[in-house]
Amino acid sequence: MAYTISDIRNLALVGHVAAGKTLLAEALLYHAGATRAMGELARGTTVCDSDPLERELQHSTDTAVCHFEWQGRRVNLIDTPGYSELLGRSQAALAAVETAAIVVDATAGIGIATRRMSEAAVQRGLDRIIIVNKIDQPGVDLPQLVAQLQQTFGPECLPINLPANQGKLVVDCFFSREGPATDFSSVEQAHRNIVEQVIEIDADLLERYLGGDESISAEQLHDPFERALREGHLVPVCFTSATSGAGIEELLGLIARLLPSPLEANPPVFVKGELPQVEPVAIVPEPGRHALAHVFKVTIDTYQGRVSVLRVHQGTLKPGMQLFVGDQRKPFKVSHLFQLQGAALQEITTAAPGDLCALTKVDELHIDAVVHDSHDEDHHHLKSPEPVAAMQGIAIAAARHGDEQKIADALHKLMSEDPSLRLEHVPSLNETVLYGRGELHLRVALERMKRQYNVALQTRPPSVPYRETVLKSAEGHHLHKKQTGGAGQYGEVYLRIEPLPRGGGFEFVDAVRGGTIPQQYIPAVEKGVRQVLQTGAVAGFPIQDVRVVVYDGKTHPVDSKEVAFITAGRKAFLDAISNAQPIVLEPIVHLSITAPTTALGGIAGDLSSIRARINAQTVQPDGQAVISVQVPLAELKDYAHRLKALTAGEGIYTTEFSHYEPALPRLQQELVNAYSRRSKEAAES
Ligand SMILES: Nc1nc2c(ncn2[C@@H]2O[C@H](COP(=O)(O)OP(=O)(O)OP(=O)(O)O)[C@@H](O)[C@H]2O)c(=O)[nH]1
Ligand SMILES: [Mg+2]
Repeated sequence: MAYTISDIRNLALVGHVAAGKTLLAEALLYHAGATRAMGELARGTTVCDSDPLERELQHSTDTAVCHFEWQGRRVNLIDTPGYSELLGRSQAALAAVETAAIVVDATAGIGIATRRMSEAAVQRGLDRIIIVNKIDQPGVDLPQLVAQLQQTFGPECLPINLPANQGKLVVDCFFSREGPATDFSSVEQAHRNIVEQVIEIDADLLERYLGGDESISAEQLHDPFERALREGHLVPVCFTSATSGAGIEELLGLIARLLPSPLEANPPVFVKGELPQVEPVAIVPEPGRHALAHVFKVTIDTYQGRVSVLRVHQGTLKPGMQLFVGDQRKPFKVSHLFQLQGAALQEITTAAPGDLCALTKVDELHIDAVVHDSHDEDHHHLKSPEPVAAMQGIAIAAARHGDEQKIADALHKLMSEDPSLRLEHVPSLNETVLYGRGELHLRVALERMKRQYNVALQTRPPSVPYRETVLKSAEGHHLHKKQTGGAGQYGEVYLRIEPLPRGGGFEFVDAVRGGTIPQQYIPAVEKGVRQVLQTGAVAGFPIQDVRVVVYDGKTHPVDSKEVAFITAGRKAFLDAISNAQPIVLEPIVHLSITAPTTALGGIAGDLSSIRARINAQTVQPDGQAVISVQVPLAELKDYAHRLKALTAGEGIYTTEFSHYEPALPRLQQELVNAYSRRSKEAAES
């Protein structure tokens, strides 16, 4: 079908886990004639959950793009995962659509992901519709659910059709003024409610309507309807059953007749420049202009390699053209252009504004990249809402020796698919930690590493980055002398250690007078001191917040050499530390928790058991409480689990390093004992 931009409808199906998004996409594709049969989730034959891991989990783990035609419209649908830990991927998809279709499970009600995705859609200025799915299920209280939707998302959530006959069919109430009996309000009443909401936005129509003009047609309502959607003045609610098919045709009609084309929705906000100096730029969705497209999804396919999925915002993409990524100087050449039907790539010859398309094997592309065909569009970015915090960490290491590079490559690919993953290397512990939004998120990532890249990883909980320091000043001395047989070694060092304030780092002062240690050996002394700084003295952690003053020593005309002063420096430093009351410091973090107020009591009780100091507690307008505390990082090992249990999965938290504090004496002792045990074992083996 040939189509123009005004025929395009781009929608993302978003919402709580298991609400039926994937099956709904399947039902829409089937009813629109894009597939010959309805696929089954259990058998992994749906268009959108085609990955073996998705079949195994029976949940979507990544977004999937598909398309169909209906009443002369070209509809692009993006199915997204509902697991709250995987919402990073879902949110990325919002950058590619005009409408967020929020799917709500009629039997389970509104979940946390529903709310988060609705907020994310509002932040992006998207139109929203709500699809209440699973209306075939017995005993669902739909009037009650609609009341809850209005409480949560506002009174502008109004039914555009109504279920009838116990959810066996769905009756339109926007285009029709009257209709058969339904499962809740009358068609007449629902029609009045939604039409009045739409008309409110247009002063002329409102006047006519209030004057009793009955002749206002559905066509006349089209433009104010679009405006009401754009301004969030109306959120239509419709009803479906993906299993029985009830409401599917009505939903298709709604998409074709009332949802916005790319020309009718709020334009995406592009900015030019780099933070903090960015200014908005206008991107015009016309096919003849410079080409500009935005990457909203990247997957690594076993056969195709890197598959990057883009939304074209301006100009036209064609095979053979040269494109730049971001501000890179060197272009890449588009060899083939595809559209996606789930995992299937279908070759196309052009992609114009509003279209979604895929490119393969372009390694420079990553999520959120902007590609364009002219340097005029260098430094253009799509303004994105704050990324979600990755809070659960797992330390990873190669299980097989020699796999390190392969793992680094695989991790790099993984993060370009999913920017909500974060990697941190802690040099002091020689530990690499992968952070994700939760256990499932990490599991999916690690599973991908194993299956797709065939790398074996060892995992364990990440270590806490403790530090060592001293409480008082002390002197240290060492004479390193080896003068029996062969070349001798001789170096003597006197030094002093002084505590610095917290955050003071390390200072090395050369206060040697009269050349008792010759200038050329001072760097060797410092090297010896720095060795201890790295490895620690009492518990194996790096030392910080100390000043070392080297002030005296002795040299030997023949046997003095660099290596002797390294050893003397190291041992003199260890000697000084042992006299300076060494202690272990532990990291304290700022922890900020957002959760429903109903969970506050439980959260506060739990916090008091983990040495947390509450700094502030506020309640936001949306009824969510925000608690800020300071807490030792060591106490947060399983916090993601605990908060999940305390808030029925509704709580989120972020952490940020604050400062170091002396660890409690008992913990100090444990860490020191563990270190001497480790050192002894190492010495024996
Ligand atoms: N009775 C009934 N069951 C449904 C309906 N739609 C989906 N289901 C079932 O609900 C379960 C979840 O469906 P999915 O389509 O995987 O849900 P999802 O929203 O894609 O879930 P995630 O991908 O995990 O976010 C499956 O067992 C479906 O068979 C419906 O309309 N009626
Ligand atoms: Mg799904």
